Amino acid sequence: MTDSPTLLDDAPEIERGTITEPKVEKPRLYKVILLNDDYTPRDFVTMVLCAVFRIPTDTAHRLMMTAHRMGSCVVTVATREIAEEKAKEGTDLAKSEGFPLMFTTEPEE
Ligand code: TYC
Repeated sequence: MTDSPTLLDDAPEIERGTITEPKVEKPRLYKVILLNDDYTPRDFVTMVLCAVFRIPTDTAHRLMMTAHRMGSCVVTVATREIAEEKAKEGTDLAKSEGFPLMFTTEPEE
C-alpha cells in the first residue's frame, strides 16, 4: 500500500531525515572502573594506572586513593572496545605480578 502524498514529499531529503530518523548514532560510552582490594600495594596500583592509562603520577595517585577509600573509582570513559581492552590490560598486568587488582567496565547512563 502506498501512502497519500503530503507536503513533505517535496521537502529536501535532509530536512525530513535529520528530524525524524537520524542515521548516525553516537557510540555508547563505557566507564573503566578501578576496584579496591586488600592486597595490591598502593604504589603498584599507581604504577599500573600510569602505565596502562598514560596519566601523570599525581593523577594516578589521587585515583588510587579514591578507590582505596570509596571502594571503586572511574578511571576513564571510552568506546566499549577501548574500555574493555584497557580494563583487561590493567587486570592482566596485576595478575602477572601475583596481585588481585581488578578493573571492570560498565556502560554510561
Ligand atoms: N587497598 C589497597 C591497600 O591498602 C590499595 C589499593 C588501592 C588496592 C586501590 C586497589 O584499586 C585499589 N594495599
